[in-house]
Amino acid sequence: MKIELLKADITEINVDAIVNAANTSLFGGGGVDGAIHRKGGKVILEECIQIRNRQGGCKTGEAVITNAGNLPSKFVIHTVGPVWNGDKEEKSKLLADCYENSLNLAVENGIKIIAFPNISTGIYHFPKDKAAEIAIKTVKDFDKSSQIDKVIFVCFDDENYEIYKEILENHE
Ligand code: AR6
Repeated sequence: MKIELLKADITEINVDAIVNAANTSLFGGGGVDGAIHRKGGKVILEECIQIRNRQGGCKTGEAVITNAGNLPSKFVIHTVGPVWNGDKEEKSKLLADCYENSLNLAVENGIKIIAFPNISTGIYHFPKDKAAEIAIKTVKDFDKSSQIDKVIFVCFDDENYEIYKEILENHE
């Protein structure tokens, strides 16, 4: 599995699946979630509503998949990051679960290239450095990594981009 770093708007990325930092309702919201629903159109929300009717939303750390509507990618994997409240251990485990469950769903759906935003580091206030370490470690440790060709970390803000760059360069 290759790992790539990009500073970009994830809604413009043309890959098999982009990941959304959603909330448990799956009804959309602000941040990257808002951008994905706005640009992807109502097909995404309709599928989210179907999932909600079937299983009652998405728990923190879990992931669900929909089509990507008008976005250039084929699928959107919606995962719900933890809200940071200082409980380091529990929240770190939940954030790692987001990456792992999204990757598992990608493998189940034959997705080869997947792009992640910096889950929980916006409205949910997870410390960016800690979140980046967890994201990179979880992706690198992923058991079925040979079944995915490429993981792209898509940073929107300079701070996250610099943090990822530093960790990725130092680990190589
Ligand atoms: N492309 C890539 N990354 C983005 C984009 C974009 N278009 N827009 C923002 N980011 P956030 P959270 C980055 O707040 O912290 C929503 O209301 C942003 O710079 O989107 O997991 C949901 O419905 C930040 O680094 O997600 C939930 O209620 C990262 O995406 C809640 O926010 C995550 O920021 C989830 O909060």
